[in-house]
Amino acid sequence: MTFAMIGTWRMAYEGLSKGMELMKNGGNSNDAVETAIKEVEDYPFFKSVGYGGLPNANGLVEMDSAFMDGDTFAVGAVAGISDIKNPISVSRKLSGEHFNSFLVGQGASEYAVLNDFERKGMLTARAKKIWEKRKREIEEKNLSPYDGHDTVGMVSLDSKGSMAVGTSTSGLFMKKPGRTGDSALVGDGFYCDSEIGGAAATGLGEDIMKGCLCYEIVRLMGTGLTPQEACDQAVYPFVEKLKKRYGKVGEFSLVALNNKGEWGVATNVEFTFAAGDNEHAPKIMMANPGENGTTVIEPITQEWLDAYEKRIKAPID
Ligand code: SD4
Repeated sequence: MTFAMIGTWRMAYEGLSKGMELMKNGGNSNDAVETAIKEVEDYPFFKSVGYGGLPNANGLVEMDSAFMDGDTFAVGAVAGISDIKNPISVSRKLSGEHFNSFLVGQGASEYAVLNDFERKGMLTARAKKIWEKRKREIEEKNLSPYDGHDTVGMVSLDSKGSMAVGTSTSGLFMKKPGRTGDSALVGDGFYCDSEIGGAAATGLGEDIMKGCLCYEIVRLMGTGLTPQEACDQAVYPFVEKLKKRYGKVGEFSLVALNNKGEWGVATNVEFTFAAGDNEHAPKIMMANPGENGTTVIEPITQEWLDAYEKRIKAPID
């Protein structure tokens, strides 16, 4: 039977491999997504998700996350949660609630503590150093604080045909306290319907939200388009629309998976992602916007991977 998974950015790879292994051994989609995202949240060198994530403008790591069960449409989400080790697990637990399933700020953190989720100071010494350095650079060189963002989003399909999606992020770098993006908002940063497929987003939440892009991709897949066609048709015309009518557009990238295990990607910036299925071991790939509203997907080179590894672990001066 078919099972498959896709996740945003190179950072998805190890977690996604774990999620795939779980499904290979009969595990379900919901567990696969949670396991995969926890792995990313726990890795200290990814500076935009979970432990090691960069703090907001006040120096506090405020995280957003969501979980959606594609069989039942159950959604749970947190925004601006702090000092909790695995926001994705809190989101999943909240997806079991009919009321109060999306909590923000202090209420989200308190819920997590009351429900015995592990507490953890999420600001690492390394992230603090990066934050201080960037703050200096922004002031000295008049740089935009808002580049350098990456959400992990994963979509999975298990061998019983159940699908799930999850997201986790420390959000936009140097965001204002209380700011939230698309990652915790259903239809914007994620969506999933096991009878069709699922999608997840990364990038400038303020712009992703304007197009409800994940819902739109799933809706288009529901009309019979492949995930790649749906991604292309949802994303590129919208990028043009935003340029024309809003005057500017931020960077964003979307991944999608349908209930046959086929996947697709669209992006307006260089974007890495990981994907695999029961016949293909997980691998990391590179996507770029192509001509005429299409996406160019290429295998990743060892050189790129080596440079990435070096970059994320480089000493901070
Ligand atoms: C947000 N979409 O908070 C997130 C940030 C991020 O890759 O992805 N980016 O807007």
